[in-house]
Amino acid sequence: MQIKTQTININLAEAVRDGFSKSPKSISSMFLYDTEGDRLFQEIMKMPEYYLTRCEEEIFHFQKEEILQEMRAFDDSFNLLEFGAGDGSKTKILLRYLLEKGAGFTYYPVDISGHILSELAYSLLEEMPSLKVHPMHFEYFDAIRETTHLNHRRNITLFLGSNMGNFTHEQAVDFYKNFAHESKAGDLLFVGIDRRKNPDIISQAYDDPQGITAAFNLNLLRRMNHELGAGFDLKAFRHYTFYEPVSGEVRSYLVSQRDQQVHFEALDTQFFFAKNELIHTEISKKYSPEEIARLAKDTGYKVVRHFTDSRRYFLDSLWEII
Ligand code: AVI
Repeated sequence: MQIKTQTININLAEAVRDGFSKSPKSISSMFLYDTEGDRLFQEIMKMPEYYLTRCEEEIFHFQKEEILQEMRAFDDSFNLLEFGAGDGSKTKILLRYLLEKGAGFTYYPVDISGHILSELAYSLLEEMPSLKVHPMHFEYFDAIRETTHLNHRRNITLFLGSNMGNFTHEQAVDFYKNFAHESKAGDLLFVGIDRRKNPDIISQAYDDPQGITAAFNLNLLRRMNHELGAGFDLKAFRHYTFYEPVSGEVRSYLVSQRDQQVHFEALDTQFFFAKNELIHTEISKKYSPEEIARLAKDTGYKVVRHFTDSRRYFLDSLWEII
């Protein structure tokens, strides 16, 4: 199986030069996912505090038939795309059911991590040998261009796991407008969204007592040491996160524990981090059903239906391009 790839248009060196010259310092959360970051995120998904994955699994497990009927997945052949496919654990529930029912489709998982994509491709080959798979190693915005004109068939695109929560509002609007603009009328988008809920439940999901989320965040510094010859002492930074219920945003930071100068061999430069200075690393936004409806309407979609779990913590929303 061949993985369609491109020189991913995101360069850690450039992101560091740019993000560390700003105030506050920041780095895009897309850099969290190297091999070690992929592994830690898989650990996060198993944590009791990180309810998101299990809620979406519950939706798929109990409502797969209705979801696929609503997508008209058994009517004609289609392309099943998935942006940010990761390890595909939830999607496999849908894939198995589609195969069982003899649906005509090809699966195109898209991910920014080549490592997790090849693991997914090989696990699918082993578990579902009859599945047609075309993995694509792309960043989201490039993936839109590459995948919206694959062939004459209808596209159904999955964007699960609250991946859109890692966009700012502006990025989300930009992404969905761009996607709608490139797509054909009648194409579908199925979006996994973490709902606003009791703030304590959300806070705990991003600050677990085992320190797995902290290790995931700090791994950014380890990655810079490894890939850019940076001299970060990981013990000199702490993971800090908080949920702000008015905006619905979890914000994650790394906090410098002392004044320190860090040299980057590959950049032939150094950056100064004052004691208590922040590096902003991630935003994980939570939405109400009303906010979702507004976003869909403003960016060119009709909401077909919402699917939610028994606790109403998570929501998968089916949108049609108009
Ligand atoms: C991948 N993304 C949707 C996760 C989230 O919930 O924002 C990443 C994550 N960050 C900390 N825990 C999980």
